[in-house]
Amino acid sequence: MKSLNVGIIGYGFMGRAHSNAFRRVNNFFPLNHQVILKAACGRDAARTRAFADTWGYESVETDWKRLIARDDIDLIDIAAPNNVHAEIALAAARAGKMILCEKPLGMNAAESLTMVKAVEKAKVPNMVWYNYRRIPAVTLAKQLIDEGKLGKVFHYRAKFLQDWTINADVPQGGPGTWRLDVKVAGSGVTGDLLAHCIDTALWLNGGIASVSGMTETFVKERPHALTGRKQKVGIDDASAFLARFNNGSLATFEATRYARGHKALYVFEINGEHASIVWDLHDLHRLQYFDHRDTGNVRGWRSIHVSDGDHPYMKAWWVPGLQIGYEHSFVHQVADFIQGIETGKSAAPTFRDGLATDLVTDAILKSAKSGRWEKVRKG
Ligand code: SOE
Repeated sequence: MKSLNVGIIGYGFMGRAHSNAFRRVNNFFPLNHQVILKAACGRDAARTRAFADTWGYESVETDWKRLIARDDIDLIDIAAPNNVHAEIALAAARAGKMILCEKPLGMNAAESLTMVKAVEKAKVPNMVWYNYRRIPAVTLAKQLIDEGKLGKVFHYRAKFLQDWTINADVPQGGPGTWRLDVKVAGSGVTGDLLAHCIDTALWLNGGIASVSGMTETFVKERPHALTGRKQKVGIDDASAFLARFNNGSLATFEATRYARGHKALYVFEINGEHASIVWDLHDLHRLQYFDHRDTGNVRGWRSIHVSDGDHPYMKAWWVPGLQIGYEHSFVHQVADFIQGIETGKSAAPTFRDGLATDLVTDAILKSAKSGRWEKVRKG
């Protein structure tokens, strides 16, 4: 058993989700690497220490450059806000570390491209945390599509709805609300929520050729969490776009933080010539499937409870019929990443796949400004 020494940067929501995955993975997946939680890094020493103690990290750093310089760290996990992803990833690649990076990869596609070049030049294993691919029901959707069950795809539809920023008093900037500060986040829901929908869509339905987007910022000014001063808001609060995929299918996508009542409603639907698929994050262990080729008297929507031993990832968990949840998608991602290292077959989404999503988000933002359809640039 080899050791895989992890140094994580960031201790927020994603720091916790990743740490849980690092801790659990060897309990459930047979791997040749033992994950060791070597060091946690954050600017606030006391908070980082508390985080390290909670999750069992052996040591603490307050400067990510020192973490990267350490010989006893194999893998750098970037769970920090978007504006520092690139700088850290470039330094980590130069130091020959494996890198896991929170989504979106960069602040924009140009920045992401520098990250792709850095990891490819250094030949270091790399991956972006688009975790929803590894919800078993979503992975099952991919299997059904790859088996040709849907036939030619006509439509792709996705939405990711939240409601946590409707109040104009919610600040921008600061630890819990940096996603509202354009200088830290890069964009609003386009890079945050639509990015998930786009990553899943590119994986399930192939490349997107062109988009027509619209965005809106409903609250124009917000106090900054660190200074208390009101500042113009630079992020998009809501974003929707039409898309044409390379395979000829048409698509609609929508994300917002202004859909009262919705906390994290991610739903996608795909309609093919033979069959359709629907997945809903609120019912994440189910896949809705309709197959027109079923005999007429039993034809109808099936609700597949994705919890059986032959369903993706499920053999690793409990007995058939017992479902798993959100956090397991991160465990699966670490398991696949490590298997990738062991087999030499890099697990996706790599940084290059992350760039593909950022090229789409760039095109949406460009289209929202120009009022025209925009082609998605090639990476
Ligand atoms: C935003 O609220 C957020 O936490 C995203 O940043 C995550 O990527 C998404 O999975 C849940 O919502």
